Amino acid sequence: MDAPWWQRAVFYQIYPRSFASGRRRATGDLAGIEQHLDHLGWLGVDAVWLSPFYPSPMADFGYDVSDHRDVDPLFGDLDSFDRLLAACHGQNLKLLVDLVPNHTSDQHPWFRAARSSRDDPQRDWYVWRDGTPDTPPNNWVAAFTGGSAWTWDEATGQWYLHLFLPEQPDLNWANPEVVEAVHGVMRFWLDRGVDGFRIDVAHGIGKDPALPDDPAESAGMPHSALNDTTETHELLRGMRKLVDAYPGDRLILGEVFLLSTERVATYYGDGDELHLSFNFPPLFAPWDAGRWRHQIDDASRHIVDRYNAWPTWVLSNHDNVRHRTRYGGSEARARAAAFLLLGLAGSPVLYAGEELGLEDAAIPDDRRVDPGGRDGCRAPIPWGGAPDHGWGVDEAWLPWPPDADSRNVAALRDDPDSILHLYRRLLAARRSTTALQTGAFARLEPVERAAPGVVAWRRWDDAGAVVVAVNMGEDALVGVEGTVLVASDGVGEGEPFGGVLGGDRAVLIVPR
Ligand code: TEU
Repeated sequence: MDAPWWQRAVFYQIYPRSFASGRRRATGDLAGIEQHLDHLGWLGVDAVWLSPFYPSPMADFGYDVSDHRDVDPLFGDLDSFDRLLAACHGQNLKLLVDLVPNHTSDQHPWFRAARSSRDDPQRDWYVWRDGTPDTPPNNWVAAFTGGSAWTWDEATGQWYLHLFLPEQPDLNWANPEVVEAVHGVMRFWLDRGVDGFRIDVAHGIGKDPALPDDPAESAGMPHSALNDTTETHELLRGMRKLVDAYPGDRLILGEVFLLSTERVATYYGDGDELHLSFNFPPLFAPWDAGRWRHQIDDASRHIVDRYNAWPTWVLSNHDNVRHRTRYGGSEARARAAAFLLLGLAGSPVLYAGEELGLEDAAIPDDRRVDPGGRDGCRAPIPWGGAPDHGWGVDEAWLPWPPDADSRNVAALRDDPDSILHLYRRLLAARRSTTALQTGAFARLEPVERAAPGVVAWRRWDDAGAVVVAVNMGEDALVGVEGTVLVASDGVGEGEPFGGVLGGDRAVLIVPR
């Protein structure tokens, strides 16, 4: 019963540009989020992670921060942030803000100073190397551009490192002044009362001082997906100590974008690094039972067994094609996938709009804005069926998602059979069933209990047990007897389970 809140919590990611506008504008803002918090309360999530809202030239839509201690006027001001935080806490919602410690904007005063001259006292806050303009210091590839991760600075005659856009120079965490500066930023938000941070590119901040070439077999891969060096672990321990010194179980949830769960697990350290880490291999797994069993077993083996740590589950976010679209577009699959997200052992992170069954928006060429091509999953949330979808403008910063006339919050709330109500029922079941939050976990082998297309598992604690079965194949027999608590198609809830699970269907069962 003393599990920390973040082990029981369901997280909800809000991308501020796309959630809601409180000021009748084409981009969302903090006031819009505050006005729509009732949606989160009605749905039944526990914590919000807010993507960046800090002042930014928006080369990477806010992940290029030019001032860590303020709010971009596009989103409001510090007062609107304080109001939002108070409103969250008033509704018993925790609030995480996004910390972007790997890099800043090239317009940040730190980089402007560093770039001004080789002798500037802040020069060494970033990663500079000598050389000639035609040969970068190593073969590292930048994300989004696919070009070199180094840009030649003509004025001062050196290269600077950027794992992402040239407008996002990497900070030099080998410099203790940088450590102090980012710790100061963390204290600023913790003192304001935030419940913790989602840490952007948490695995990227330490760099091997020798800057070795990436291996030939990962040619073309951005270095941001490969950087995995001991320096980072010490830096994360520093952040963890800082956060743990605050009262009230503050949290660091790191984005460790390495495509191996075994490597991701190492960033939990000895209980002294990240409290939680994203684990993206399952996000990239297709709708295939064998592949999912493998991902689930990897999380158990590496995160739970080896590191005695707490997994997270995520199917969609602001960087990737939404899972409904990736799984082929069927709503039935999106409904069944919710049972993976909310039923597996660990903390789920849902991305705003997945509870509506949103697909990626089709983005015409002349409306593409993201250098990483991620516009489709960032389409604005449709709140109603009218042409402005509750935004007060005819066109938002990106096109509306498909079928927004009928697939919007108001319409789905009116329809008890909708996917939105399914998410709500599942979240309610999770809340009232401690086994689903913190219970033990065992995957059920297909031979014992189910056909090969079915992924099934059991969760249990002293209060009881449940079985979850997700059918990624054809109609199948599932050898579990009991009562259906929640069904992905809503059929037969409260009744005995009939033994056959349809293809692309899922059930939560209280076994007999
Ligand atoms: O993403 C980091 C990241 O590694 C992936 O999003 C990226 O797609 C991958 O490296 C490409 O192979 C985080 C944020 O979530 C993202 O929105 C930012 O653009 C990025 O960091 C830079 O801050």
